[in-house]
Amino acid sequence: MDCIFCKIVDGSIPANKVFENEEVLAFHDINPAAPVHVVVIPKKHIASLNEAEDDDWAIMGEIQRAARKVAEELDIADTGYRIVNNCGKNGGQEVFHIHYHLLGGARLAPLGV
Ligand code: D5M
Repeated sequence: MDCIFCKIVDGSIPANKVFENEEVLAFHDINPAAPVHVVVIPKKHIASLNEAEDDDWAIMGEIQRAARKVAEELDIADTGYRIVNNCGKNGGQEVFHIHYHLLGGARLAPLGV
């Protein structure tokens, strides 16, 4: 499968990893939009939130758990952070392997159009 995040999972392309367990991987975003910008993904290929199935909801919880752990380790938990999932074209999704952006390290702009 031609999926860049699956290639990061299998090690065929490098990433600056900050967290890994059996189900979840987190790495620094190559194009950061905040002082801390980490991408958190399931190792399993799920194209987007629209494709998540009943068996996948536990992994989504693990992603949030991992994001909080990374926020603590990168010292942004106390000041606060944002977790964002872009879903589909209008959501701005570019990589079709579900992922959550962990953003922090500065006061973030309000959400909107
Ligand atoms: O966000 C996709 C995000 O994935 C975007 O912020 C860049 C990031 N990206 C893409 N390729 C890489 C690699 N190779 N390493 C690290 N980060 C990467 P989206 O929500 O789909 O717009």
